Amino acid sequence: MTVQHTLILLKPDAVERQLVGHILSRFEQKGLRIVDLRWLRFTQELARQHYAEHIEKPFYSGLEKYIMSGPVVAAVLEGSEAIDVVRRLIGPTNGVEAPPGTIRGDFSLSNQQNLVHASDSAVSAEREINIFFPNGLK
Ligand code: 3AN
Repeated sequence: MTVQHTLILLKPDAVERQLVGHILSRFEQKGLRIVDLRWLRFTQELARQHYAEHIEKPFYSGLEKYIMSGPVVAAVLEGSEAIDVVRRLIGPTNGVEAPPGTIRGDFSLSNQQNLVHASDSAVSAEREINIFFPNGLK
């Protein structure tokens, strides 16, 4: 088992629906540690940087509008195999298909407004942690 760091974003719908505390507590209850956390608002430039792999996709303009629509919370979680563990806790992209017990399965019916982002690999985690915490972790 490797101790890993992974980046999560609680997206504007999570903040609007006052699910920030609940979602963070699901990760904490699992045993993951919050090692850094901040509030921010996405600019268009940040959206293009974070979602670079999706810029050419048909849903990108809607995705950009959504991620810029309100404040978000960015956090770094630490724990054994944290990258895969967190992806399993949040569930698949589409809330309609996400199984009950996952965060998206319990709280989302959308493939866009799906509450939380989490890094999907070690390479993404390193890239994304550097985007949101460029000065290193607390
Ligand atoms: P995930 O967040 O599950 O890793 P990605 O990386 O494929 O999903 O997509 C990034 C974000 O883009 C999703 N969280 C969702 O908000 C949005 N998205 C993905 N696929 C679609 C789609 N088909 N239509 C609208 N939005 C989408």
